[in-house]
Amino acid sequence: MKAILEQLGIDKVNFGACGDDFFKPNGAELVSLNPATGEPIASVIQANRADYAKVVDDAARAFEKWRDVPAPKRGEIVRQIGDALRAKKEPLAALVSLEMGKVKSEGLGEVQEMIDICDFAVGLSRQLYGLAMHSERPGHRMYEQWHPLGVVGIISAFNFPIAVWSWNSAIAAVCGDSMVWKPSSDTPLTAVAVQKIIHPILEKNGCKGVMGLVVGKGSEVGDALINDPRIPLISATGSCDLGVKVAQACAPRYARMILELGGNNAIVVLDDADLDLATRAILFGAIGTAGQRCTTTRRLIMQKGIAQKLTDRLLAAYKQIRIGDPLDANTNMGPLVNKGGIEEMMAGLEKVKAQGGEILCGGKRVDRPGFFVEPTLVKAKPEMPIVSEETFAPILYLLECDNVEDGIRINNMVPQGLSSAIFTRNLLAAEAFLSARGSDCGIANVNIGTSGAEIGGAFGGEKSTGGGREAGSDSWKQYMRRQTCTLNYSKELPLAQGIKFGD
Ligand code: UN1
Repeated sequence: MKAILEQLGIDKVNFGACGDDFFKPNGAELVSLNPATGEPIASVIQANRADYAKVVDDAARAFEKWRDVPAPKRGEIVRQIGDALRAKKEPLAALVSLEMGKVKSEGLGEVQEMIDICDFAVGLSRQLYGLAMHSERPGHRMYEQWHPLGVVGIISAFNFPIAVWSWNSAIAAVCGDSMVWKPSSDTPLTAVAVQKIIHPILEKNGCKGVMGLVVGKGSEVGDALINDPRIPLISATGSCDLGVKVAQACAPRYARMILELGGNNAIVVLDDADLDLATRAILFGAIGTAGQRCTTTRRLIMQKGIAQKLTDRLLAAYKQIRIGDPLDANTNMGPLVNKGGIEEMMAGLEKVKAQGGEILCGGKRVDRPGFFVEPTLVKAKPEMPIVSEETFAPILYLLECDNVEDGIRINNMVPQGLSSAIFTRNLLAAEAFLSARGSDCGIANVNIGTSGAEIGGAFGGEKSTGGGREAGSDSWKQYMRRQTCTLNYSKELPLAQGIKFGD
């Protein structure tokens, strides 16, 4: 542990605020625990409202300069950030595992997502295209251009403590925005470690303050951030409740939002599916990150012909899952992030029992230090209210369907709409799942699971997932303001729609 922290410059006590520079903030000390042991790793001094105000001042000042830097030059700085992340990939991934509890290969995957989005953003910095339109008026040219928006507020969750920040920050940076990041209070050290990696790069390139950090309480710093009139865009990842709070704060000032909220993702497996493939995808989807991804597979919708066979396979596979230290290469599943996570899971399982669900395996806390639980399979009915809730834990509900239409119906029954998948070798069924009457989610896959999306696509979901899209495709447009320009190079002043006025 010591070596990991040393390589990242993490001290016993760290400053949780950085604007133009790191500074000692005035909030309470926050001790970050290792969820695999329950022991402290190190601590962070949190920011209070005044410290937050300083960071946002610095970001606002930095924006004035940053928006004038040509986008490809901004991209060059993001390229340097990507390289710095490459150099620190190993220790940073290890710190993600240590502080958040995901297994090492997933920690490495998280840092790889950061590197990938930096590469994506570098290319994007030369492709922030607007369209040119043909004007209906003679001697006129019409086109659109994209300008930087301002200071972006980024609120990230514990489960992807740094990757989700990078989806926002790499894109926002090439778009010419500055930003303020409020990380989860469960994972302050990874945030400080990232800030320590990027800060020297910003400094070297004369753009300090473009990427600010405030570690602090949601009720203090989080509230200040979402209500700040200087922030035209809040990008928030977290629960559906958080989304409502952000929406209520942003609506009165017409601020934009990118909301990445809860998921309740299903895999539909039809009778003709390749069950080997499906089983592997279900295991990664349901157990990966100990069920704490927003893309985690929470519902398995099995066509009746293979339901028993697939259930038996899963029961056998769940017995083989190696639970333990996330930094041990043999571990498949690490701990939940904190004690609250265990309580939430147990409360969910109480509801399962009360509502007539049957726990087929797992369901208990593991008797060892840290916050470990058993991966759990539950035989359930789609109508049970608990099945419509997102319990952030490794609980997989086993449901049955008659055919593809029924599978789609059950897939779409929940309030959330993030990710979905179907396993089938039938082209007609696959296309039906992807069609307008198919899955209602932001992500729909065929013969791959619900989690583990690539950064090149737009990531996000519909309904109570919040509607936001981050990362690839044209998500960048949300971080810029569009301007439609019409330029008259004639000596006349014709009006649009042929209107005559005072001629
Ligand atoms: C999240 O859980 O908040 O698709 C993001 C995935 C990851 C990102 C998950 N690339 O599972």
